[in-house]
Amino acid sequence: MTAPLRIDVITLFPGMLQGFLEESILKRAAQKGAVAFNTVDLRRFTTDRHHTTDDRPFGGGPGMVMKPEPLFKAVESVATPEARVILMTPQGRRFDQAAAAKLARQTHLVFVCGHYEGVDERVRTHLATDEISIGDYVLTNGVLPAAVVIDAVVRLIPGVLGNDSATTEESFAAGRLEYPQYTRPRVCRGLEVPEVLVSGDHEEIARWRQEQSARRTQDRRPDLLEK
Ligand code: 4G0
Repeated sequence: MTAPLRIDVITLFPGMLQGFLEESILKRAAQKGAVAFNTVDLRRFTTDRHHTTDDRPFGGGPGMVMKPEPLFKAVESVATPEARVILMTPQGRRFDQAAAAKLARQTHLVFVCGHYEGVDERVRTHLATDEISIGDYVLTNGVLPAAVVIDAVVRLIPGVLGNDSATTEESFAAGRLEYPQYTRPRVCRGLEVPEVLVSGDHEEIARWRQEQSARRTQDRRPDLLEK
């Protein structure tokens, strides 16, 4: 395998992420050497007695703003020249599967997780290389959005999943919703598995799945067909 994808996460709540990284496929990916995770506690980079990370906005108004200096120091403590520094923000570019695939080809990702109502604008303009949003809603902090992006990216690193049929078929069907799946038993609570799937006719099965996939996409996500 090639060098691990390095992923640093800068946050005031490193504990929120650690449990997540130590479960299931992400943990196995790290054990395999496909990825190397590191969480950075932003508070380590404060200098005052109270470990202040936020302050009142210049110009007045409600809410607090994250101070720039601790964020600059935290990023500088881990960043390499090739690092992408990703600010998780509702104002960022919407995350999707194509964005995940691009990030999976990088060598070093540094996630900056904002808190409170926002961060000092200089972090956005002079520290971040990317701004990503996972969707049109606001959370109390950027840790869960970073976890979502990390999960989507790490499973795409070669060797992390079985990397056989499931991933191949999924990428083949990219841009379409998946067809319905069934497993045993053939009858559950009186509900039967579609006859075609137990027919043994593989051409017919492929045709049925394609049709189901197309219909489901048309009904639920017509926007995907326009792309
Ligand atoms: C407001 C990302 C809230 C502003 C972060 C950060 C949702 C998302 C937060 C910032 C988040 C998302 C300007 C860094 C933290 N909530 N939709 N909360 N800035 O991806």
